[in-house]
Amino acid sequence: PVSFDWTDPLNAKSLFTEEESAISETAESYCQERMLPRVLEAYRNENFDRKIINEMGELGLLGASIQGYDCAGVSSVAAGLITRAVERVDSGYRSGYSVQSSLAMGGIEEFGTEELKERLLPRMAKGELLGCFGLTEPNHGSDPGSMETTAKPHPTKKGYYSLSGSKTWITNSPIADILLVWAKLDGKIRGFVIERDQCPPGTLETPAIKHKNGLRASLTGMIQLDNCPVSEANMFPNIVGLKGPFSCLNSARYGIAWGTMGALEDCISRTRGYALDRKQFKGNPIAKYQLVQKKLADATTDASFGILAAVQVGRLKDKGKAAPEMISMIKRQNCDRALVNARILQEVFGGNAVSDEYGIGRHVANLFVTQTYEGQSDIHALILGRAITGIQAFC
Ligand code: TGC
Ligand code: FAD
Repeated sequence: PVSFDWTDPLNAKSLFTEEESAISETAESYCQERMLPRVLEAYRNENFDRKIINEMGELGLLGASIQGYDCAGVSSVAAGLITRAVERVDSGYRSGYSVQSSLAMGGIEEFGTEELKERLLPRMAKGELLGCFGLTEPNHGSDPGSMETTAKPHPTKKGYYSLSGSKTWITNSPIADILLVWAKLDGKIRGFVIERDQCPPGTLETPAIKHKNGLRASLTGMIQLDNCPVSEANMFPNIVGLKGPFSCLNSARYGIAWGTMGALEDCISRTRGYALDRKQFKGNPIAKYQLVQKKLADATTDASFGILAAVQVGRLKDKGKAAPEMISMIKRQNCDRALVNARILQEVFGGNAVSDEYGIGRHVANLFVTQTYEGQSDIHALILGRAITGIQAFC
């Protein structure tokens, strides 16, 4: 008889190519051996170790699905497997990685000039340069179309635009070298690549947002622009409107659908181990009790369904057949199911769930954030509702 593997209940592995499995193993080994030992201190101290980006660069994991420019050019499924390995450790590390790979490098690759791509992407792939993606503003989160950040021809510097405005909740911004910022030029949204070392003093500030109660192993901050000069050559030439940022978000949202399954799988594994060790009532392991088993059965089912859905969308993405609504569906479903299940599994740890040594509380706090950024789950429900009914319910 075929035996059941609780770590891969529906045998998703059988759907991966040899190359994808090898990439997954490389990423899992790196994440478990090099990232995991650092995460508790990072989370306690609200610190992101910048060296992680260099290490991932050395392994060829950054911008891995980009073809050319010293990037690995792997399949969407392989890129998803890397994301899952990183988030099995921590969603904050996955954020730092995804913003670099999907949002900053992905945006430059899709919309940048050849000069920008050749100059920046190889250095970003190595981890020498760190990127961030500035869309959200203090007054406009779910509705980025109403953004207030503006670009206008620079009053004194010929061949430059002048950018002014504020972005907030921006992953990596406090230490980013390359800031992809979306701003309105003549009322139309355009993408600008700001290079920190080109900005005169006082025109760009990126203060950190401290005291977060989730995603503490990731750096988050603002981007404050005060007549910041940006070369005309650093504006994306051929993309106008929300299509620009949303196209970058398609890849990042797809990655989150994979990543959150890694976080949930880690919750399952930690809970299983704890439930087998912990004894209550006549020396029985709590794993013997039906209510505990049901929690594990529900979480394991959701994780394995979530992975299969992500594989399917990944394969369609590589054939150019993934509709944005499919990505909304798996982003929403996998984030929601990861959060709900992690929160229920947390109960199995009893009082120990409150100690950060057990890791489960960190995942629960992080997974709230994953459900919120890159389109809060209800926003994705409305994107799906619009596609189903033909009527938009946003305003
Ligand atoms: P709407 O009318 O829907 O669309 C405007 C234009 O954009 C096009 N479009 C897309 N194009 C490509 N891919 C997509 N997924 C697209 N979605 C829309 C659309 O075709 C249209 O094009 P055109 O040529 O006709 O102008 O615009 P709306 O203003 O009604 O949008 C509503 C809504 C709610 C769907 C949208 O605003 C939304 O998705 N809001 C959520 C905001 C969001 O996701 N922000 C993410 C910020 S970045 C982030 O969180 C990074 S966290 C990273 C980390 O740390 O991991
Ligand atoms: P709001 O838009 O104010 O929404 C609040 C609530 O109202 C939500 O539940 C929402 O679903 C609901 N709501 C809003 N409109 C409607 C409606 N029409 N119908 C029904 N419900 C509605 N942004 C970036 O640009 N780059 C980043 O790198 C980035 N990183 C982030 C990192 C962290 C740690 C966090 C917390 C956020 C990050 N974000 C980033 C911002 C994130 O994308 C936004 O927080 C998110 O899009 C939601 O926007 P908001 O916080 O302004 O909430």
